[in-house]
Amino acid sequence: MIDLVTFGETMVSFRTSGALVSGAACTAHVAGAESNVAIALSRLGHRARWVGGLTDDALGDLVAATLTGEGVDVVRADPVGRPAGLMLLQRRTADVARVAYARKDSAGSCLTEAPVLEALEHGARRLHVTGITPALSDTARQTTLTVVTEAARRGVAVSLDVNHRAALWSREDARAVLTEIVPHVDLLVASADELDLVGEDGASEEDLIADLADRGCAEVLLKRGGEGATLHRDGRRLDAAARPVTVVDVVGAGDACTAGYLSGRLDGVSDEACLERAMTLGAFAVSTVGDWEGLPRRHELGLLSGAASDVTR
Ligand code: KDG
Repeated sequence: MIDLVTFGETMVSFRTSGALVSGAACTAHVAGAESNVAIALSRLGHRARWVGGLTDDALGDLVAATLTGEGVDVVRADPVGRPAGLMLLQRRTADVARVAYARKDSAGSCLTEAPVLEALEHGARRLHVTGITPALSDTARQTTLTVVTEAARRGVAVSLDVNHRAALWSREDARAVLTEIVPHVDLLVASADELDLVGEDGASEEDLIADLADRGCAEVLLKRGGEGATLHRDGRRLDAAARPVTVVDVVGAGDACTAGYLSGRLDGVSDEACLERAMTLGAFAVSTVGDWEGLPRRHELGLLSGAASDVTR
């Protein structure tokens, strides 16, 4: 059985190491929050499937080849005549990165429910969605709502990572849709400043967690960046500190942290061990360049436990 099915838009992402000026060198990458999670899990030996609209051109082929090469089972949905979604990540200064999207009406933003439901047909232990997908278009929002409802009805565990993208929708629009998804979700992942997007605007963290539990979501992973993470599960609170590493690129760190936590859950390890794996993957993500390129394989999970500046010979 597949361990995790996910769906969404994966883009070709062009990165510059400075401002985008005429003649600037760009490197081509593959980026998407859901496929970042799928790759991270695949590297740890889990069976991950990703569904998304891909164009029949070099851009769609790059995404498909990259994910397949990482061991992700790719379901290439119909691009419905739309272009590939693109992303530009400018490392504007050492501390500031700027993202620009060209993804409106893209192939990935028009995903319908049929290929996703089909991908779930032979069973999956978990469906993982992010708040990015319903922000992409009316079709993607409807697809997300239908798929999470149907997955929960079939008894598949559903996780939601809020992943708010202010460039795609307002907090009010996000709240209206995400609160509809929550009743089908058993695990919610959010940054501390995203938590009120699944509950009452401005409510305290404590009240929001209690409200989520009342709505059937008794497991909440709160990501706190360099401060670590907090797990609220069945009325218990557990905090974990981030691993002290040299930060070179924070893009993709949230997805890595989510994937580490999901990996622990799939392995059936303790809450403490799930949080530790979340922190480990987050640390790999921030201390390497790229959304997912530096993430560990299973045999590398202990790599950061050595002394700082270790050279293994
Ligand atoms: O978390 C990293 C993602 O933001 C990136 O891969 C692109 O999915 C993406 C998005 O929509 O911003």
